Amino acid sequence: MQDLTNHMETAALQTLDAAHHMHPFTTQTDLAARGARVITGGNGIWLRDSEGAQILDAMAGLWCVNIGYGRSELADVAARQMRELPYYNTFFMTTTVPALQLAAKLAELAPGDLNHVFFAGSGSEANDTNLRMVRTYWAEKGKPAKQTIISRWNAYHGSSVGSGSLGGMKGMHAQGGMPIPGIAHIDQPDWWSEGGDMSPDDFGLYCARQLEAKIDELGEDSIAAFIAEPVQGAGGVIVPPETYWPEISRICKEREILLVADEVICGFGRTGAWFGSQTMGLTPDIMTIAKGLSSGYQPIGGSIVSDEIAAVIGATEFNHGYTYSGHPVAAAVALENLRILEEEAIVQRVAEDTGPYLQQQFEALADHPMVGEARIVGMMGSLALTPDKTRRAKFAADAGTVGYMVRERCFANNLIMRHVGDRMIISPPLVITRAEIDELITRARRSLDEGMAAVKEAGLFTAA
Ligand code: PXG
Repeated sequence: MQDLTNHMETAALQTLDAAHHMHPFTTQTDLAARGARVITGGNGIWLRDSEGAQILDAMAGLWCVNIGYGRSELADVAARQMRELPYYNTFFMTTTVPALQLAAKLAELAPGDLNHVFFAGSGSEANDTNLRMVRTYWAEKGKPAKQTIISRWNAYHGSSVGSGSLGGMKGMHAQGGMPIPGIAHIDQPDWWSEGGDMSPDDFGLYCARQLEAKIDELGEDSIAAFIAEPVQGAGGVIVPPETYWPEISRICKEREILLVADEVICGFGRTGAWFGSQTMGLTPDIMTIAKGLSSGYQPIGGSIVSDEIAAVIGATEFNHGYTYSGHPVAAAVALENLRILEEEAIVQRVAEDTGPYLQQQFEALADHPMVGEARIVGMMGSLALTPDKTRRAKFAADAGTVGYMVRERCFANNLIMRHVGDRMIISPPLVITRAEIDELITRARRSLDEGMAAVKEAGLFTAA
């Protein structure tokens, strides 16, 4: 990897960062005391920091760098597009070549009759679009009372007021006046943490039937849509029991409500298919996309919608859009990213080769004394930490205390593996090789060992 030295000393960078840069989802004063790690470069699955350390990025950035870092083809395309046409909008009877080509390509890749794309700059924006689009759809169909959207606790759909309200993160709802009205939440299908004495299959049905119960409670003629991630990501990579999605699909078919699949993390190969909906066997009316669409090289998101919804929305003026909807540079970069994913058969490799290999290696971590379960779909996986796996016990310490301690060991071992509460999660670039998977697992095991030692030393290896 090229060694860039054209920046200030790390301490000076950290001081400037602490003085002026406000970080998302961060307690600024804590970070200022410790100093942010300054990431300066990347190649493949590897990052480099300002001290020259090589870090194995088992999170693909923020679940997005599917083709890995350092693909100069995307930089070339961006430079070419910036020279030719850096920006134009798609509002007033105009279009641009990259935007229309990307929409056509997405229509080709998306399943079923999802053939129309409304672009946004991010996943949050796209879910705001969805919120307004499903309500407008029903209003145009003569059913303006169908307004409420059902979502799930611990879901993540973004951080804007609309998408954050759709999400089910209670910590987010506690700040800034969320959720907005017209959104209802049901339980997540997290059998490990919430399944009690039920079998996973029974718990899957139990959770899915909460959707039916909520529709009955609020009245079918008031419900616009159900939104869910095929596999929850930010909530901790919650893989639903096998009974869950078939039952949700049955309910959505029988009741007059739209199904929005939030594919922001699951999309573009993450689960071993182009879309998580295909892996989990659901047929959405709308899919939210972002992240892997451009492998994070440019900010871009969107909603892929069915022929039926496009026809209804298309018959009126939909008073909605973003300055950067269909941004030509972002769209050109996304197209190049999709070309690489397709021509290098990366999704297929995840399905048939590296995905099954990672699964085998990752699931073997369940033999670690502090790991209760290891679940993985394609290349998104989660380890549930526990002081007593026979009882699926939670730690007596506040949720996240132990997860944070293990994460600290990952950080020290130059492995980016995050914690969500007391779960450890991975979502590596899809181009990870078998040898790199071995390295990831070696570092993860070492971090678990060291983490457990630290937990024991702190007297925290005790069940609630
Ligand atoms: N939907 C899903 C399923 C997501 O995971 C969004 C929507 C919002 O996308 P934007 O592009 O607006 O961020 C996301 C984003 C985390 C974490 O801590 C996850 C996300 C964002 C920030 C942090 O895992 N996912």
